[in-house]
Amino acid sequence: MTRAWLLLALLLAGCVATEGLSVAEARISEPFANSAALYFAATNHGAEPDRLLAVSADAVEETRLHEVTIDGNGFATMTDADEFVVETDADLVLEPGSRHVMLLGMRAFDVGDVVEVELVWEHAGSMIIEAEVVPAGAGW
Ligand SMILES: [Cu+2]
Repeated sequence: MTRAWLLLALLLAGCVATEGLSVAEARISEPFANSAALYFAATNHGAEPDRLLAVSADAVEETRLHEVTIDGNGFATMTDADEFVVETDADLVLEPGSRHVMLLGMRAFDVGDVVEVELVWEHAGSMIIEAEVVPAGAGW
C-alpha cells in the first residue's frame, strides 16, 4: 500500500497519524466541575519507543497525566503519572479506570461536541486530534 493510500485509510478510520505513530478512538468524558478525562489509543509503528511530552487544548487551562490505582481499602484514586510511553510495535491505551489525560479548567461542552487537542510526542512531534465528548461512564 502506498503512503497516500495508507493515510487515506487512516483518515477514513477516524485516525490521526504522523511519522510512525497513529492515534484513534480519541474521546473526552463529559466535563464535570470543569474537569474531564481524555482517552485514546496510540499505536507506534516507528523504530523506537515514543513518549507523550505535552497535551494542550484551547478549551482547557491545564492537563495532567493520571493513572488510577486501587488503595488497600479498595478505593480507586487518581495519581500523577511520570510519563506515558508507547513501545515499538505496541499500543498505549488510555481508558476509563486506567491511564488518562486529566483536563482541568475546561469549558463546558455537550455530549457530541468535538474538541481539538494537541498531542506532542518526543519523536512523532505535534499532532492535532479531534476528540468527541462522550457521556461520563465508568469513571476516570
Ligand atoms: Cu484524573
